[in-house]
Amino acid sequence: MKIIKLIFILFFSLAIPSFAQEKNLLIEDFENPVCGGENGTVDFGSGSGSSVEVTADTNIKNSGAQSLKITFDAVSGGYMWIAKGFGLDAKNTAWLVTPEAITWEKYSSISFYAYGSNSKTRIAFDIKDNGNEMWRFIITDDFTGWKQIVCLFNEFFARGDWQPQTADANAVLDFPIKSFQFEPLAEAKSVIYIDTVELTNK
Ligand SMILES: [Ca+2]
Ligand SMILES: [Ca+2]
Repeated sequence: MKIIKLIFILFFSLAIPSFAQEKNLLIEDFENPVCGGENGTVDFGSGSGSSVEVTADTNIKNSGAQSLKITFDAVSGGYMWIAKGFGLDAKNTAWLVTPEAITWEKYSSISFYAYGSNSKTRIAFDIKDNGNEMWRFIITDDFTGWKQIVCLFNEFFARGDWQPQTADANAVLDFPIKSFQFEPLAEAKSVIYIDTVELTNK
């Protein structure tokens, strides 16, 4: 009996950590103080008449002590971006893990929590691949409160409206992904909160 008990203990002590590894991988929780510019913790900006303000919010959050609050006015012909990851202009935008340290083939999707207000705003969620190619997934704020948005990698499409000059433009989503960004699409003036960006297997 003692041996059986020992086997059980061994099994669970080994099985639980390996099971936990197969679960979601938290890559960004927006827990740093938010600042922009060259030394920013978030790389954000806007142009052609659109405007955006990015702050941390400690009242509305899904995990940790705060979320990312995006207050925006997206006008026709304007643009904006709110980005985190690697290879961006701002210097302190790193995720919690580096892209190279992630076993990407273990995950089929990238997900985040959005706090909606049923504003009907369409929000683009872009990922930049290893060849600097930008891939897009569009969500609609048609919910209230926190909602997990799961974006399957195979449902992203290569952006046709804009690509970085350095993009490989090979129409292949090349891993590792280096950064992600949000862009509320015109015309819309509202607020959205983002938290808990994870790699998931759904
Ligand atoms: Ca958080
Ligand atoms: Ca590519």
